[in-house]
Amino acid sequence: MKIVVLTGAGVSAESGLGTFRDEDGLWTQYALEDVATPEGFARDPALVHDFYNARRQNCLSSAPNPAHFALATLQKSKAHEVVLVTQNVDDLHERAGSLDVVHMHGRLLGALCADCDARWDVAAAMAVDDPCPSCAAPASRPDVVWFGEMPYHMDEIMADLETCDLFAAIGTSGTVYPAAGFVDLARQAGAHTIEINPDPAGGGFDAVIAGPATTAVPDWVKSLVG
Ligand code: BJW
Repeated sequence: MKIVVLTGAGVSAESGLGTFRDEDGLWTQYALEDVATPEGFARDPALVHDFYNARRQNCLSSAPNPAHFALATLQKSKAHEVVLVTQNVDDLHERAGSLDVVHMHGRLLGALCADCDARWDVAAAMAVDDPCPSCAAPASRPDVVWFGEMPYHMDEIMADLETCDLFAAIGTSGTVYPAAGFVDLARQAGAHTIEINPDPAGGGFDAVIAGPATTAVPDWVKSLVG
């Protein structure tokens, strides 16, 4: 069976990384227009770097939880073909042992030159005047996808959605497109669709498992690999 798994902020919530839209989420502390749009970055790059520097630091001091490990087990079991797509910019799936994670909204540990499109890894804080290692322009930005920008790997993801048998959305509110539309695309392709979330949105899915990722995901994976 071919399975496409889409994860969102909720899968990393129990690792201590905040979600965006929950009661205490990041968008209650910051205006998304200020820190997650190209216009916000053009207005105040220092504020945006501060926001991502703090999240990068938080990410580096966090650890994968049982949901990340269970998904890595599902991939490694080879019982099924598993495509793991994440909206998350953290690296907790990789640190749990997942391979070939599709980061559709980019990576906190990546930098991008807004001038020449060069990409490189960053583990430390970024600053407004950081020169691009390739063209030397002081145009470094986090390699993440902001509102109004095209998410990464869309052709590959669309092809996988069109050919999957099972689609699972884990820990995502389903409010941000194009990821929010994946359930409909998978259903149109004939896949069974399932949502795993303590506060499920429900709409559009064939089945719902209401529970936190750290318990619901390992149970679901057990049901698939025995
Ligand atoms: C738990 C849990 C636990 C809690 N266990 N679960 C009108 C209609 C359609 C589209 C648009 C529109 N107007 C504008 C648009 C486009 C726009 C969009 O969707 N806007 C909407 C807000 C309406 N989208 C874009 O601009 C995207 N680009 C685009 O569309 O390009 C054109 C295009 C066209 C056609 C095809 C392809 C492309 C780009 C979107 C970029 C989003 N960027 C961000 C920031 C990334 C970097 C960063 O991390 O800072 O991505 S915003 C933020 O939201 C981040 C997330 O990846 C994303 C999704 O959030 P997520 O993961 O769902 O988190 P939450 O907080 O919303 O939900 C958490 C969930 O966890 C909740 O459900 C909880 O219940 C649950 N939970 N504890 C399990 N223990």
